[in-house]
Amino acid sequence: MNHVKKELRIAMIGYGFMGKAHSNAYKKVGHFFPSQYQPVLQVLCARDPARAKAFADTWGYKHVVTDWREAVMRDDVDAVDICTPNNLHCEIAIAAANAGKMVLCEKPLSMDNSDGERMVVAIEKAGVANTVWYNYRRIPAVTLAKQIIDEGRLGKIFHVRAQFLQDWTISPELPQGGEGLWRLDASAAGSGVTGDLLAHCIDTAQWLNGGISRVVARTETFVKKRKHTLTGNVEDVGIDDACEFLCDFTNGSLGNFESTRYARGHKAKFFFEINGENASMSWDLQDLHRLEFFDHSDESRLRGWRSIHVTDGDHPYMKNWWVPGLTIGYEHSFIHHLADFLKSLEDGTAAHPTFREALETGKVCDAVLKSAKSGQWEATGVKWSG
Ligand code: SOE
Repeated sequence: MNHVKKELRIAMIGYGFMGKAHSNAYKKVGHFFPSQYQPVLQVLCARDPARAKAFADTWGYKHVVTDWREAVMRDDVDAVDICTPNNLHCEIAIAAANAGKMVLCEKPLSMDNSDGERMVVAIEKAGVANTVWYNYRRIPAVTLAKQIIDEGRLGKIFHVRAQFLQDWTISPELPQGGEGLWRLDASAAGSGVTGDLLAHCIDTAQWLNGGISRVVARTETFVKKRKHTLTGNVEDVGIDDACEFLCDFTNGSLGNFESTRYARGHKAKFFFEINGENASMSWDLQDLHRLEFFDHSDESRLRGWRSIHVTDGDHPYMKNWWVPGLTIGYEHSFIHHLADFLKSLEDGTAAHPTFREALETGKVCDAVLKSAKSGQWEATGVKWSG
């Protein structure tokens, strides 16, 4: 048997929070999820040469470059991983696809859907492997929720409600723009909580319950002016600080979504609950290994919400980790995503969510922002097949 692995040489563009999360996944995946493919940290690309070198040394990247074009064009690179602010996703992804590289892109796919459409066209024309890092699908409890729905245990689904709550931008003194704060700058992020946080809720919801057909939304920007880190000037804030929307799913379920960075006390509370005819379930990122489940077919005297500790060997992904009962965490969602990506390369199948599927999330985000302006219900145009 031939144990020689195929190298998958990665060019990582960006070295922020996600650069770390993905680098960690590349390093660990092979230890826990055997594959023909061995990721190799080939090139780290970031603008500041000294800090790029320090990051590359810490994680073991072989080469450092400061121009993403150079990283993308290199012959010794197989896959480009885009971990930059959102305004660079489109150009880099299209250049990488045109150069025949696989492309892994951080969420959201793009600033808006006209960019997103161009990215999908380029990726599909090049026929390269691609995925967008909507990592929460791969938390074992969330994957278990998907299995339970696909088995039909909920019956007809009536309600999907989801929230993603944070509190880190409440201070009006916090500047916008620049490293770590580009999420507050509409020219770098595209939108605020809609693209950053609700996009996670939407990806998960459509994956679990199918397409969202129409939305009605409201957004608010609580702090209307902030100093811009790069210009030093006090400038208008163009992002949505909070967003709430109602929606219809194509299967007839009703959706209720909320996200804010002004929920004092909440750091990253991603919560969803789904109510079906026969059963309900809920999940909370702050207690990520538990799936709460209520089954109406239980004997009535004993019926109640049960809290499934999703750490057993027959739970999704868990047999590759420790012995039953021992937990894993946030970082593992990226390792699982990568493990599934490598498996898809072996099998010649799509790596979900693909760019095309991530575009369907983007369509909902665009419709939400449009509705918040128009005050009307807006159709999403989603064609969900995933
Ligand atoms: C924002 O604070 C953020 O880091 C998002 O950008 C991530 O996508 C989310 O998973 C956690 O919060």
